[in-house]
Parts: sequence; C-alpha cells; structure tokens
Amino acid sequence: MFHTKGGIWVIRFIHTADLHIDSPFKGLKQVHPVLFESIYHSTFDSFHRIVSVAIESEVDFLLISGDIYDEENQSVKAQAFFRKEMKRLEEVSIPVYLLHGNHDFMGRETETLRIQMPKNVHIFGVEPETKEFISTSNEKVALTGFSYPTRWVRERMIEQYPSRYKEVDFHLGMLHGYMEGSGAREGVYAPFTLEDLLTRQYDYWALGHIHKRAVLHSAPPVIYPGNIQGRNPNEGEGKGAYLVTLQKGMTSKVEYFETAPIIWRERTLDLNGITSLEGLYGSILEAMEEAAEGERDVLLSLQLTQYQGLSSDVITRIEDGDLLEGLNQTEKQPLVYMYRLSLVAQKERLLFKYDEKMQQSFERSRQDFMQEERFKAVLQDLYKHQTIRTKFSKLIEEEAFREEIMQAAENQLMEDIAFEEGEE
Ligand SMILES: [Mn+2]
Repeated sequence: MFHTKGGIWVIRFIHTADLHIDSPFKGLKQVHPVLFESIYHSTFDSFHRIVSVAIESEVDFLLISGDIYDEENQSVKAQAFFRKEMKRLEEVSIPVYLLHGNHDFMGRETETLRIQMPKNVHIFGVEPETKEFISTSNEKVALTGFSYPTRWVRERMIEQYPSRYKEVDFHLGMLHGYMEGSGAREGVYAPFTLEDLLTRQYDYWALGHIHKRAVLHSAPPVIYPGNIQGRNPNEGEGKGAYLVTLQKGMTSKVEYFETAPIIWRERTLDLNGITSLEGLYGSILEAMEEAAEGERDVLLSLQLTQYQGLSSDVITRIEDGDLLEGLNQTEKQPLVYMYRLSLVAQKERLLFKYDEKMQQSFERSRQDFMQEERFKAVLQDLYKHQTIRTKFSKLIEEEAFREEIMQAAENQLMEDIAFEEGEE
C-alpha cells in the first residue's frame, strides 16, 4: 500500500496499546450524567480516531500490543465495538496484529465469551510465535509476539523470542511487559531489559503495558505508546498512538499523535490575599479557563492553598461542595469540568525544613497508609456496622475515596503539627 521510494524498502504502520476499551471510570459516577456518558465513551472514541488515522495514512498494518479490553470478561458491547472498527480496516485491506495482555488475557474460561474477529485480525497465541506479512510492494515483515494466558505472567518471555530473521526486510517485536528498573507502577509481568530487546536486532519494538508513553530507544525504536485515554488523575498527560515509518538501512520516522477526547489536569491555586467568596469565585473561574486544552474536554482537580484569608463560612462552602456545584454550572464546549476542589494545607515545607527525620517518617507513614490493604485494615471496624456495610460496600474499593480520605487526614495533621513562619 505504501510504496518504495527510489528503491528503498519502506513500511508504515500504527503502533498502539492499552486501549482498555469499556473502562468503567468508577470514581466518576457522581458527575453529571451527560458528562459521565462522554467520559464513559472516551476509550471507544479515542480508538475510533486511531483507526481513522490508520485509514487516512494508508498504513500497511496496525499493531496493538495488549490490553485491548479492560477486563478478562469483556462485555459484548466492547467486543462488538472493536469488531466494527476491525471491519473498517478490513474494508480497506489493512491487517491488524494484536496480542492480549494482563487485563484481557486469553483464559480458557473466557473463550466461550469471545466474538469472532474478521479475517484481517491476526491474534498471537500464548507462546511466542512469529507471523509473516508481505506488503503490496513486496516487503517481507516478520512479527513476533505472544498473548497472556493468565493475568500473572512472571516469566521472562523475552527469552523465547528468536533472533532477527535473516530472510525478511523488517523484523518487529511485540511485547506486553515490564522493563526492569523503570520504576513504573504497573505490575512486573513478562519482565525484560532494554539490552534483552536490542540483542535480538529487530527493527522496531512495539511495547505495551506501561500507561505513560516512553521512547526507550531511537535506533531501533523501542516504544511504549502509553494508553489511549487517561482514566484517572495519574494518567494526566496527552494520550494517543504512534505512526511509524521504517526505511531499510535508514533512520526510521516515529510520529506521535493524540486522540484522547478527555484530558485530566491538576492545578494549584494560591489564595493569598483573597478574603471574599466573590474574589475566590473569580480567581477559580480564571484558573479553570487557563486549564482549558484546545478541542478537548478537561477534568480538573484544583487544590487551594494559602486560604488563611477566607472566613470559616466561605471555607464551609468549599468543604460541603456548594462552591464546586456552582462552578460547574456551565455548558460551554469544550468543557472544563471540576471534579474535585480541595483545600491543601501548605505548611509542610515550613515544618520539615527544620527536621529531615520527621519529614522522612511522615512520608513513610503516608505511603504505608496509602496501601490498599492497610487502608482497609484501618477501616475494618467501621465496616462491622450493618448500615455502613450495606450502604457503602463499594466505597472502600474506590481509589478516589481513599485519596480523598488521605488528603483530608493529611490536612488535619498539618493543621495540628505545623506552624507558620515567625511562630515560635
Ligand atoms: Mn494496560
């Protein structure tokens, strides 16, 4: 489809991963139903756009390096959607090479729940295998990859990847896994080192699993494209995929493009000198406008600091959510929607400046309590109550809830133990 230029072998493809189609966005159920609807559709929309770019760019093929779906038991809706997108590619003769990751692994028990994909879709089996592709202008391409048979693949699967095939023009590796030493927060599955990849002498490594995009190496390119739609405040950066052009014996071209319709933002607003609700309201509106991001909708978390000038009545309007509700009364598109407005005591630096040990132990305790198990253990007593258990059974599972509680606790602690500059 893409032709050789002056006798140079060229292939062009799109590399994407971690689509997490049909992510539930659990922590956001409380937002306006219309907004929730567009948040819920964002993973679908982002992938639809990637497929459109593939068609417009007349790529040779599309690579998807795992975690197409968010859960092992994919909804029929997610699969039907994905199948429709695969059909769009089939109509213009674009093949797709994909593998399943730790989120959408190929368990035997999920086999009966799968919808058949069209013929242009090539799925890697649970052992590393190499597929062959021949382009319309006759470039031979080898693609090596594997799908997860279970959620937890701890083996160094890279050991089973062959060395570069000699008889092909390009050899591409697809791998859903964790690069050792990267410090990423994702699970350590199918671990490898950069060296492991480079020694195989492939022309491109299409990685998946890590949601923050990263170009680990440029010649040959070794790339984590990141996920295609941020799903929580920790996934705040732009999201999209890579359009890659490989030319035999020459520098490859990698172009990143964004497709996520919704972006997460976190901002801090210093309220020093602000004493009235009017002043507060005005500066927050300004901050919201500054947080806007082109054509995309923005989900904004705003942390208010230096709020000592505000009366307790105004503080109450912040704490009980009244101000937040007022701020979100806008229909302007694209939307800047504030999903969290919080007060953050910023006396930390003043306190810890004098005591490094205290700073360290504070940070350790904080991290300790942020752990899900620890948090649950502390809340166990509360969950002995019938009412709490039945009415709020899901709440304890929600990360957003845990973060909110932790922030409130931290504020309280800071209020109690920190002191202002000049105090003795
Ligand atoms: Mn993933």
